[in-house]
Amino acid sequence: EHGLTFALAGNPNSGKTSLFNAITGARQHVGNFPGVTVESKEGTVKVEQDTVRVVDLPGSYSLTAYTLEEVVARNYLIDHRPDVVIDVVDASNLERNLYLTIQLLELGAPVVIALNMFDAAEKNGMRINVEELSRLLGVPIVPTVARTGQGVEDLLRAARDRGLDKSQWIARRFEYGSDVEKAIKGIQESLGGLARSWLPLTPRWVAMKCLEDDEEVIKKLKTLGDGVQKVLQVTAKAQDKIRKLMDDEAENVIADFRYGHINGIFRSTVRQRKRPRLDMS
Ligand code: BGO
Repeated sequence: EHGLTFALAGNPNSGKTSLFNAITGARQHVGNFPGVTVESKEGTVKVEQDTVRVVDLPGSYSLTAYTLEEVVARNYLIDHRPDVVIDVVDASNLERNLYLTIQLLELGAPVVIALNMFDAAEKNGMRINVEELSRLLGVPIVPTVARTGQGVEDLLRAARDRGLDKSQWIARRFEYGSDVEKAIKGIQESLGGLARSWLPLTPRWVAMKCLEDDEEVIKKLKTLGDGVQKVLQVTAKAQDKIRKLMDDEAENVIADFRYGHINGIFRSTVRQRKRPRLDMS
């Protein structure tokens, strides 16, 4: 008995609810996340000898601080640090869904991907090289069809294995171009010891969030007292510089680089058959 917790994260309509139901069956209860009207669902599942707690996070497209769902999902991950984050990805909308994935990896979460709607993707003529996708993202991937339960046992075993190798949170590093990298570095240096409040998240992550004008991170930063003014000044200067150099807001520049990374991964792992197979059913 290892007392593992899996959290389910994913875009709305990725099949997260179906997967949660397929995993937990009737062993679930519904409540709210503390202090907000966002529904929280929890359940349990037995994976071989282990009874695993499964938490369904609110569906979200991103881990920025723009919607309540995003903030709740992100805060849960940071505050509770589940042993595994099962990222439910709609395979038939792979490119769009990977935007959340990349942010989970930036955060350092121990991710296992449920490549859901695999049936729909195949029906649409998509051929996904799952092994290569797994290699490029650096995480285990299990194709699933949540509606029928296909792949769910394999997914749970993969997640259990990931959870048992005492997965620490290790931020994945994606590059955002020399201008952004310089800005991040400058903010990171100005943060000094303040970044410790976000452990196990890295100073790089905190600096990036400052640059992106992340309301939640900046709000928390402002409670930390000494040195915060300096960080805010360095951040504002860095944002100005990027605005001048790139003619756009830093957060958009960073988002574009994320999309670029995703597009590269997508193009080297997905082939589209010209004519989708006809559905005779
Ligand atoms: C309807 N494959 C396929 N083909 N469909 C799936 C899969 C899968 O692997 N997984 C889920 N679905 P949610 P979120 C529906 O409800 O779990 C379907 O938002 C319908 N409903 O059955 O709700 C699932 O929690 C009428 O579809 O997603 C659901 O992430 C006609 O994807 C939808 C067609 O799943 C969203 C579908 C009355």
